[in-house]
Amino acid sequence: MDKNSASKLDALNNTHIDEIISKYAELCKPKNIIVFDDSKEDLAKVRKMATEKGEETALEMKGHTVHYDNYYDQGRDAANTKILLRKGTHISKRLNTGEREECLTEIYSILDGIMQGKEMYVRFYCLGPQNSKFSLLSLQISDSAYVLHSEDMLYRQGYEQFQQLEGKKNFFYFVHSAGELTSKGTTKNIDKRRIYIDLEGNRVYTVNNQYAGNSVGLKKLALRLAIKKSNDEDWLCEHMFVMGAQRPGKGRTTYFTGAFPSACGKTSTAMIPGQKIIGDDIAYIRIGDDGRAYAVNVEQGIFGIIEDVNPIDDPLIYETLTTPRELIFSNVLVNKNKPYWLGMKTETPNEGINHFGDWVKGTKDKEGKEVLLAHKNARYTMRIKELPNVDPKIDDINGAPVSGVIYGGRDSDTSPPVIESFGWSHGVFIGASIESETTAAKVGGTLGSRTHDPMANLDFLVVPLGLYIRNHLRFGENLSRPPKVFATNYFLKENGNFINGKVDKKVWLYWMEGRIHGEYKAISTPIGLIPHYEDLKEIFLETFGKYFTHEEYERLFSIRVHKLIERLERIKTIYEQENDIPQAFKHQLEQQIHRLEEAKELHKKDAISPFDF
Ligand code: GTP
Ligand code: SPV
Ligand code: MN
Repeated sequence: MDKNSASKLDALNNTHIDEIISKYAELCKPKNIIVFDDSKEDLAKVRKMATEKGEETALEMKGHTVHYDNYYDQGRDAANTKILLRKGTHISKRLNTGEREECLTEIYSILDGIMQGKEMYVRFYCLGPQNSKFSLLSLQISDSAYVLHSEDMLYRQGYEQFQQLEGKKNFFYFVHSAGELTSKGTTKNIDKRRIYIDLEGNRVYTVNNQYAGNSVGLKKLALRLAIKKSNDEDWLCEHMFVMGAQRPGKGRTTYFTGAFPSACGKTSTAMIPGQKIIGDDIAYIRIGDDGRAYAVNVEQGIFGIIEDVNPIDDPLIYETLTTPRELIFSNVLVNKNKPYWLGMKTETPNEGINHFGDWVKGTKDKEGKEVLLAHKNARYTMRIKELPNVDPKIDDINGAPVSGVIYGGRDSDTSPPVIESFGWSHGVFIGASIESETTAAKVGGTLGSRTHDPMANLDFLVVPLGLYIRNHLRFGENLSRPPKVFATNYFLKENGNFINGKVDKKVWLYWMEGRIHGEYKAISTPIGLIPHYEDLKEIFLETFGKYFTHEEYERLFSIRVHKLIERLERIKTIYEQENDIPQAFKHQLEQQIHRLEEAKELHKKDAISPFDF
């Protein structure tokens, strides 16, 4: 460690941090340790290292770089992500766990000497706005400059707040190594990829990976530690966007949070044209002094899916991706120093370098699968403040007051585009019953298979499902004015094609916003409240100058009783295998099945027209 690094550590005056750094330096055996603070010089240094070490390559546009992950490291590795538990403790069969002592022994043996010949970086961050009651401090140790560079854009700096800790230990820490690298600079030993969540130690070990969902400590690894903390402390830690809805002519901002499984619409919803974004992936929600729910973005950047970002569907993001600024592309095609991706709606070259390596159209991988020009989970990393539609409350230490919560999934044949719950606990039930078709955000598995994903947070849960649901129910009971809870579904299909256009979500948003302000009546159905035809007709006309027909309304909003009952039977089976599911949740489930059975009996149809209620 050089003098400069040593003095940065000294200034923290924290023996816990010193011990952690010595422990992992001894274990990982780097040739050198570099400690960073919040200064501009250190930000610039990280940026420079990322390209000098070849983890990123500069592109034609100023500030843009590209990073590649190994071909088999293109998404989160659920199979090798384990929650460490002491012998004899159980949380849920649905969660991937490992015996703590065994896993620690294994991970320490993988870490042994893993940084030989490399540098070890130490950097400090803050989850949530700095110096707020939401702030959680995090220490990142990594041998990857790409990981640090990503975190510099995605998270707020934390060195100064660490100085204020006065020797205390209340922070998370993350130990990462990309492991041995191939000649292309990507992780070599994917078979030894491990992500071990040690709740007891408030730490996560992650090795032999680079894909940010696996490597970046502050993102989904910290989410898991924070879920545990929030459950112990009665606040919520969610896989949610935070946005401000601003309907023209209304003169108000109405804040929503929303949970959708990975690659199912959080960024797209937070980026609806004309609205304001606070965050697109992770939110902490606490009760404010006035008894209302307040949400912050845990992050300050976007690690967003690039597929389908084009001037029509995502004009603002497209603009930021095609103009100079600090930005990392990952796993896209590069030809003549320009990036290309799927669904960008411009002409794309038939060759170049991508996540596979040298690529020409038609290239097949070892499994005989055609390699597309970019990965479906290719992403971009940038600061939210680069966007023109950032909400002024982005760094508000009190958060933004939440008036609406939206749950959504990728559902081709069961749920209508938008419904409102009967109240908070019915809303919790709706969130806890999300089913969604699987996407490319996780490695392995098949795309498009239906899976249950409570609150879009199952991948990150570290506490029993029953406890997590109970925490949600209790949170609502403690609010003076609970947000209205809605569910959306952007993905209904007919004959294999999506029924709705991507822009239609703006109409559902304006309806929800209007409901919050008491401007629309709604129709009560067995699954919740749905919009009246006339109201949607008016919003479609005002927003898009489009005439929304009776027939379209009926097609979208018919209550598919048969499919809905089938789904609830699946959900019921799942919950029957869980311990300690709150009575209030079971009651909601039984009631909803009962209402659907009654409607089926009365109408003698598999799908009931909204005009029949
Ligand atoms: P994570 O970052 O993985 O947590 O995902 P996310 O929830 O932020 O997903 P995002 O909004 O980036 O959406 C992912 C994919 O869904 C993109 O490929 C979009 O094109 C697609 N998508 C978003 N909205 C719609 C929609 O209304 N209709 C259809 N058909 N596709 C959509
Ligand atoms: C997700 O998969 O939900 C993401 C991307 O937001 S990752 O960083 O991989 O978690
Ligand atoms: Mn996510």
